[in-house]
Amino acid sequence: MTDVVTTPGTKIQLEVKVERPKLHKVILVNDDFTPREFVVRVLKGEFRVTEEQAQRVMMTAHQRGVCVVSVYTKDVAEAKATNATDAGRAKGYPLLFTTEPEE
Ligand code: TYC
Repeated sequence: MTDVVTTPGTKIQLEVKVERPKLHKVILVNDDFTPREFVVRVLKGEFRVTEEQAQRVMMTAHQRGVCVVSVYTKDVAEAKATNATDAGRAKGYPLLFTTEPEE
């Protein structure tokens, strides 16, 4: 808290600027080894998407190399990408989720 001392009658106006936090994309990266069903299971568990959405995201990454899963604040995006990547690693799969800031 900052004390502002003024002569009586002086008016001070403080301008408070609030900026929306920049959102970060979580990106699913294709590989040749992780089973499709496992990718779908991780997507549903970590990103709370439906079976249909998970299938579509998995197939897009499979065919095009990468797919944006969702956007979150930086901390949440990084935590989810790490959890999902770790779930693959725990099974010996090279499944990879990365993050990048939205333009
Ligand atoms: N390409 C994998 C396979 O054919 C499936 C897969 C899809 C893996 C998307 C990762 O991000 C991925 N078994």
